[in-house]
Amino acid sequence: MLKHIDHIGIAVHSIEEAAPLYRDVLGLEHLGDDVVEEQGVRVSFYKLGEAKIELLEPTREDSAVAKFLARKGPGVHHVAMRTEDIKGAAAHVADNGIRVLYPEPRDGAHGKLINFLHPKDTHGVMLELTQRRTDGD
Ligand code: CMX
Repeated sequence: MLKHIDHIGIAVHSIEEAAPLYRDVLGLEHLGDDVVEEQGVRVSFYKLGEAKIELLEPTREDSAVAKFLARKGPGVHHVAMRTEDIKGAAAHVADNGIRVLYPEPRDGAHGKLINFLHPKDTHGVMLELTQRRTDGD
Protein backbone atom coordinates (compact mmCIF):
# COMPACT_ATOMS: atom_id res chain seq x y z
CA MET A 1 0.00 0.00 0.00
CA LEU A 2 2.82 2.43 0.92
CA LYS A 3 6.08 2.54 -1.04
CA HIS A 4 8.53 4.62 0.98
CA ILE A 5 8.95 7.92 2.80
CA ASP A 6 8.41 10.67 0.22
CA HIS A 7 9.41 13.57 2.46
CA ILE A 8 9.57 14.91 5.98
CA GLY A 9 7.85 18.29 6.39
CA ILE A 10 9.47 20.74 8.79
CA ALA A 11 7.60 23.89 9.81
CA VAL A 12 9.80 26.99 9.91
CA HIS A 13 9.17 30.69 10.36
CA SER A 14 11.44 31.55 7.43
CA ILE A 15 12.73 29.35 4.59
CA GLU A 16 15.38 31.97 3.91
CA GLU A 17 16.74 31.51 7.43
CA ALA A 18 16.41 27.70 7.54
CA ALA A 19 17.65 26.81 4.03
CA PRO A 20 21.38 27.43 4.61
CA LEU A 21 21.49 24.60 7.20
CA TYR A 22 20.03 22.02 4.81
CA ARG A 23 21.67 23.30 1.61
CA ASP A 24 25.07 24.61 2.72
CA VAL A 25 25.91 22.87 6.00
CA LEU A 26 24.30 19.47 5.39
CA GLY A 27 24.95 19.69 1.65
CA LEU A 28 21.53 18.54 0.43
CA GLU A 29 20.66 19.30 -3.17
CA HIS A 30 17.97 21.99 -3.50
CA LEU A 31 15.23 20.53 -5.70
CA GLY A 32 12.97 23.56 -6.00
CA ASP A 33 10.35 25.73 -4.34
CA ASP A 34 6.60 26.03 -4.70
CA VAL A 35 3.62 27.85 -3.21
CA VAL A 36 0.50 25.84 -2.36
CA GLU A 37 -2.16 28.54 -2.03
CA GLU A 38 -4.85 26.17 -0.80
CA GLN A 39 -2.65 25.08 2.13
CA GLY A 40 -1.29 28.58 2.80
CA VAL A 41 2.35 27.49 2.53
CA ARG A 42 5.53 28.19 0.66
CA VAL A 43 7.67 25.04 0.42
CA SER A 44 11.29 24.29 -0.38
CA PHE A 45 12.55 20.75 -1.14
CA TYR A 46 15.98 19.20 -0.48
CA LYS A 47 17.02 15.74 -1.72
CA LEU A 48 18.04 13.07 0.77
CA GLY A 49 18.38 9.70 -0.99
CA GLU A 50 15.00 8.86 -2.48
CA ALA A 51 13.31 10.98 0.18
CA LYS A 52 13.22 14.75 0.64
CA ILE A 53 13.19 17.35 3.37
CA GLU A 54 10.36 19.85 2.85
CA LEU A 55 10.65 23.21 4.59
CA LEU A 56 7.21 24.76 5.15
CA GLU A 57 6.71 28.47 5.71
CA PRO A 58 3.20 29.88 6.20
CA THR A 59 1.90 32.46 3.73
CA ARG A 60 -1.08 33.46 5.87
CA GLU A 61 -1.95 33.57 9.54
CA ASP A 62 -4.97 31.25 9.33
CA SER A 63 -3.01 28.38 7.69
CA ALA A 64 -2.39 25.03 9.39
CA VAL A 65 1.37 25.67 9.46
CA ALA A 66 0.98 29.14 11.02
CA LYS A 67 -1.22 27.60 13.71
CA PHE A 68 1.33 24.82 14.29
CA LEU A 69 4.19 27.33 14.63
CA ALA A 70 2.19 29.46 17.07
CA ARG A 71 1.35 26.43 19.19
CA LYS A 72 4.57 24.37 19.09
CA GLY A 73 7.25 26.46 17.37
CA PRO A 74 9.40 25.13 14.52
CA GLY A 75 9.67 21.36 14.18
CA VAL A 76 8.57 18.21 12.38
CA HIS A 77 5.12 18.93 10.99
CA HIS A 78 4.42 15.72 9.08
CA VAL A 79 5.88 12.57 7.55
CA ALA A 80 4.73 11.91 3.98
CA MET A 81 4.40 8.36 2.65
CA ARG A 82 4.18 7.65 -1.03
CA THR A 83 1.48 5.43 -2.44
CA GLU A 84 0.38 4.56 -5.96
CA ASP A 85 -3.27 4.45 -4.86
CA ILE A 86 -4.05 7.38 -2.58
CA LYS A 87 -7.82 6.80 -2.61
CA GLY A 88 -7.43 3.12 -1.76
CA ALA A 89 -4.89 3.85 0.99
CA ALA A 90 -7.16 6.53 2.51
CA ALA A 91 -10.18 4.21 2.41
CA HIS A 92 -8.21 1.41 4.08
CA VAL A 93 -6.99 3.73 6.85
CA ALA A 94 -10.48 5.18 7.38
CA ASP A 95 -11.93 1.66 7.58
CA ASN A 96 -9.56 1.12 10.50
CA GLY A 97 -10.99 4.07 12.44
CA ILE A 98 -8.30 6.67 11.63
CA ARG A 99 -9.57 10.10 10.62
CA VAL A 100 -8.60 11.03 7.05
CA LEU A 101 -8.79 14.81 6.73
CA TYR A 102 -10.15 15.20 3.18
CA PRO A 103 -12.93 13.14 1.56
CA GLU A 104 -11.00 13.39 -1.73
CA PRO A 105 -7.27 13.95 -2.34
CA ARG A 106 -6.21 17.57 -2.93
CA ASP A 107 -3.46 19.24 -4.95
CA GLY A 108 -0.11 19.49 -3.18
CA ALA A 109 3.28 20.89 -4.15
CA HIS A 110 4.58 20.04 -7.63
CA GLY A 111 1.21 18.68 -8.75
CA LYS A 112 1.07 15.75 -6.33
CA LEU A 113 -2.14 14.45 -4.82
CA ILE A 114 -2.17 14.65 -1.03
CA ASN A 115 -4.27 13.72 1.98
CA PHE A 116 -3.57 13.69 5.72
CA LEU A 117 -4.27 11.43 8.68
CA HIS A 118 -5.28 13.26 11.84
CA PRO A 119 -2.27 13.54 14.20
CA LYS A 120 -4.44 12.72 17.22
CA ASP A 121 -5.12 9.30 15.64
CA THR A 122 -1.47 8.65 14.65
CA HIS A 123 0.38 8.97 17.93
CA GLY A 124 1.13 12.68 17.56
CA VAL A 125 2.87 12.68 14.17
CA MET A 126 0.70 13.81 11.28
CA LEU A 127 1.02 11.42 8.33
CA GLU A 128 0.55 12.55 4.75
CA LEU A 129 -0.39 10.25 1.89
CA THR A 130 1.04 11.40 -1.42
CA GLN A 131 0.73 10.15 -4.97
CA ARG A 132 2.53 11.35 -8.08
CA ARG A 133 0.31 12.18 -11.03
CA THR A 134 3.05 11.42 -13.55
CA ASP A 135 6.53 9.87 -13.62
CA GLY A 136 8.03 13.25 -12.70
CA ASP A 137 9.00 13.97 -9.13
N1 CMX B 1 1.44 17.39 14.04
C1 CMX B 1 1.13 16.97 15.29
N2 CMX B 1 0.13 17.51 16.03
C2 CMX B 1 -0.58 18.50 15.46
C3 CMX B 1 -0.31 18.96 14.16
C4 CMX B 1 0.74 18.37 13.44
N3 CMX B 1 1.06 18.75 12.20
N4 CMX B 1 -1.20 19.96 13.86
C5 CMX B 1 -1.97 20.11 14.94
N5 CMX B 1 -1.59 19.23 15.91
C6 CMX B 1 -2.19 19.07 17.23
C7 CMX B 1 -2.05 20.34 18.07
O1 CMX B 1 -0.80 20.38 18.71
C8 CMX B 1 -3.19 20.18 19.02
O2 CMX B 1 -2.86 19.29 20.03
P1 CMX B 1 -3.15 19.63 21.59
O3 CMX B 1 -4.64 19.90 21.64
O4 CMX B 1 -2.75 18.37 22.31
O5 CMX B 1 -2.29 20.80 21.91
C9 CMX B 1 -4.28 19.55 18.17
O6 CMX B 1 -3.60 18.90 17.09
C10 CMX B 1 -5.26 20.54 17.58
O7 CMX B 1 -4.48 21.61 17.06
P2 CMX B 1 -5.08 22.92 16.41
O8 CMX B 1 -3.97 23.90 16.27
O9 CMX B 1 -6.34 23.35 17.14
O10 CMX B 1 -5.40 22.44 14.97
P3 CMX B 1 -6.78 22.08 14.31
O11 CMX B 1 -7.53 21.06 15.12
O12 CMX B 1 -7.47 23.33 13.89
O13 CMX B 1 -6.20 21.39 12.97
C11 CMX B 1 -5.42 19.62 11.67
C12 CMX B 1 -5.38 20.27 13.05
C13 CMX B 1 -4.45 18.47 11.66
C14 CMX B 1 -6.85 19.16 11.37
C15 CMX B 1 -4.99 20.74 10.63
O14 CMX B 1 -3.68 21.16 10.94
C16 CMX B 1 -5.03 20.27 9.19
O15 CMX B 1 -6.07 20.31 8.55
N6 CMX B 1 -3.87 19.80 8.65
C17 CMX B 1 -3.80 19.30 7.28
C18 CMX B 1 -3.33 20.35 6.33
C19 CMX B 1 -1.92 20.78 6.61
O16 CMX B 1 -1.34 20.55 7.67
N7 CMX B 1 -1.33 21.50 5.62
C20 CMX B 1 0.03 22.00 5.71
C21 CMX B 1 1.00 21.17 4.89
C22 CMX B 1 0.73 21.35 3.41
C23 CMX B 1 1.72 20.67 2.51
O17 CMX B 1 2.59 19.89 2.93
O18 CMX B 1 1.63 20.97 1.30
